[in-house]
Amino acid sequence: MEEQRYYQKEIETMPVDELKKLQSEKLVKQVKHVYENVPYYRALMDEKGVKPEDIHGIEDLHLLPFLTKSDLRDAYPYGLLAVPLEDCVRIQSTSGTTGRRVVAFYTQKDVDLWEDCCARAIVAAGGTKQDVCQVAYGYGLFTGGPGLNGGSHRVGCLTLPMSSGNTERQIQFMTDLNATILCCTPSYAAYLGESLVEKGYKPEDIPLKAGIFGAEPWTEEMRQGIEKTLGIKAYDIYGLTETSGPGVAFECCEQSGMHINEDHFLAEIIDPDTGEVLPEGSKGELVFTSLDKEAFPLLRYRTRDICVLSRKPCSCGRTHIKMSKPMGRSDDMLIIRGVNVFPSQIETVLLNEGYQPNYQIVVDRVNNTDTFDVNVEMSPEQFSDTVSGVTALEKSLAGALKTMLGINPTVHLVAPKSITRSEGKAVRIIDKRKLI
Ligand code: DLL
Repeated sequence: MEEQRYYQKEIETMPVDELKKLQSEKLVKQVKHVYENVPYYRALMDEKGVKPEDIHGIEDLHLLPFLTKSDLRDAYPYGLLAVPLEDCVRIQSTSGTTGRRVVAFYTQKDVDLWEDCCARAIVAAGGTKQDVCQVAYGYGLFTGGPGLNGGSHRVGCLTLPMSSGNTERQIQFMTDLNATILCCTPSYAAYLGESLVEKGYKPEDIPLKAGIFGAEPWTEEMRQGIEKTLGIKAYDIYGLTETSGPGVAFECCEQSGMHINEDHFLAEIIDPDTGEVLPEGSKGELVFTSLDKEAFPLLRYRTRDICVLSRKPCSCGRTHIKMSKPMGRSDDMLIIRGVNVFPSQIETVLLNEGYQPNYQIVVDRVNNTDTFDVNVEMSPEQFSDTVSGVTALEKSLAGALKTMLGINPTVHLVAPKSITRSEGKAVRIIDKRKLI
């Protein structure tokens, strides 16, 4: 049975020393490609006094400079592109305005390799061409829908490109077409489960056998809840737009961490404060170097996700290193309803709309759905407005925030000076969800 659980068996079970040799060969080529074609990164390397000739293999990785989200911002939109634009066939992107938006470019080969990574995740979750795979991640610029859609095609599953939302329709297609694999965010999976229970479905009436859930933090308790309600095995999947999208790492049947697709992504753990590379098993910030990417290669990209790597042998037979679930972030990014939100984006909107940046974000999870409230202080002039006037202001501010973030907050305009001032760093975020 395990025999069928690989999509690319040779590479997924490759002995570690061979894998490291392969990574070394690919790294040398990738560094050369970047140095020759990306002036932005070439300048970073020159500044650090490193030349492509200094990189002989993975043991030299630490010599390279890091790349951060702020580099992506500086280089927006084409500054990190390593091939002519005419060789690109696709972009994907994160939410946010120009400054915060990440736009990733793909050649056809980049799309192919990305879809292979997603196919590996689907096969590890038991997917075959006999399966019906319901993809309920968002489609469009977000990488979730397109990535899993491509992976599902590669495996040969009948693919239901549902996109997110419209729960009634999700349930109708799931039950009428006997979907066996569900791909969506864990919070949406839990919500779908609840909706099915409300309609009187028992786990044994639900055709699903597995779920591939990621894009946001989720706990073991949540996993158990989803598995019980839907009567499935729930697998974690990880990725980020910058590195192509979902499928950078995925869980196998052992469910004890996610195998990183190491033939395409080289992982390091660093101390987020000093940048020092930490030994295997240490908790720190995850850094990725792409090994095959053509259009948007990234060397030593700091993900800001805090986790632990482990190369303990895995009963599934895969040799690729595992990452733990992300345990937090080394920046202030929040993931609300699967969307990445930075407090600075909220601040920008407040200033644009004529408010002072005295605000507080309150996030909670009620019935498996994230609630997102933004409390904003009014100026004394606004405060004297009528109730209907305040309601209209709240609505208008919520609209401006929705345009910036892509998700709808509930805005509460509060009395001037009513948000507690702190002595030190302002407390901008109250996250009541217990996600880690
Ligand atoms: O969330 C890509 C994705 C789509 C992954 C579908 C899995 C499934 P971004 O929107 O760029 O890309 O957000 C990336 O989301 O740095 C993590 O902080 C977080 N994240 C992604 N997967 C997981 C996971 C997609 N399984 C950011 N567990 C990353 C916890 C996750 N956090």
